Amino acid sequence: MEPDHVEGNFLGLPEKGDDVDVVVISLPYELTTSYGQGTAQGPSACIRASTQVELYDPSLPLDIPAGASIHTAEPWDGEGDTLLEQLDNMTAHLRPWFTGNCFPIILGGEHGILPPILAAVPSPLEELTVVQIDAHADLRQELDGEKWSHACAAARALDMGIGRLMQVGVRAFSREEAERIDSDERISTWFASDILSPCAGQGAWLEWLSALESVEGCVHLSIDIDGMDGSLVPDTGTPVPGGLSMWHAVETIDALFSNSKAQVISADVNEIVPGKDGPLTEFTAAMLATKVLSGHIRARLDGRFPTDAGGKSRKTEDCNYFRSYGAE
Ligand SMILES: [Mn+2]
Repeated sequence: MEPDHVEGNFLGLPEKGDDVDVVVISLPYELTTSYGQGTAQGPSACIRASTQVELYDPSLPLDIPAGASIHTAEPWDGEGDTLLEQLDNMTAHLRPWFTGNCFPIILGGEHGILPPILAAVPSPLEELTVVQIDAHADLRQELDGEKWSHACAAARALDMGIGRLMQVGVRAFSREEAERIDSDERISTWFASDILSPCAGQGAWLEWLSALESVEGCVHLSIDIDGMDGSLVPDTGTPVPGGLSMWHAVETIDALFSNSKAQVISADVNEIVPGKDGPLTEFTAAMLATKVLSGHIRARLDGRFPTDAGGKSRKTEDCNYFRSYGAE
């Protein structure tokens, strides 16, 4: 008899053996969060909160895992004597799971995990679209002298050579970032002020959904939970008012996973911080991660995963990507 509930596993799901369809990987990484601390404890809090999420999803024929084999991996150990070594070690921790057959859901940790995630992606980055839910554009060249800051995650992703960046929910950004959005044709940003406008919001929102429906090729979905309205994620590092509702996030995830021309190959949910006064922040994160999981399972049931799109191997030196990048 399988146990019904396994402590420490995402959603409390029992493991089904060696063939893993979906892996949940925690990156308890914290270095540069501007104010507010605790992102290193976020992933474990999210996994604890996930045991309260319902396993019924109307889009699936069976309760989650709906036949899929879900594995909760050992968290990254945080090792590394320097920041660049830590980034390389995160990539090394992730890379075995980017096999093309397995779908990684990565829990963070601050948004600085995005570059090490992308360094683990096997397909050519110029063919990859990153879809980013975020209050911030994360397009600064550096913050407080640190170019690997969470505030620079999307800028570094572009430097690494991703083909396209689609941002939604952005509402706190600098002049430098606004100029980067205007000048880099790879970036499309759907600002919160447009999609949530009391009058024009519906039209802008439909444009965002139809843009997602027309994406082609490999996609990484990066969900910074501060993209959600601050009332839903009060304990994240920088909660910001005027953000997405749960249903904006759910429609975004659904539109992306139901697009048959796009292959979502991986996803992360980041900037999770355990709540001091209650578990709402980590529970919101757990619901988002579960929605990603059910979107992926549906794509798999529909025969749209795995694909050979993730099969080609990008040549990088094994796990000293950031040390050599940083030395430039
Ligand atoms: Mn961010």
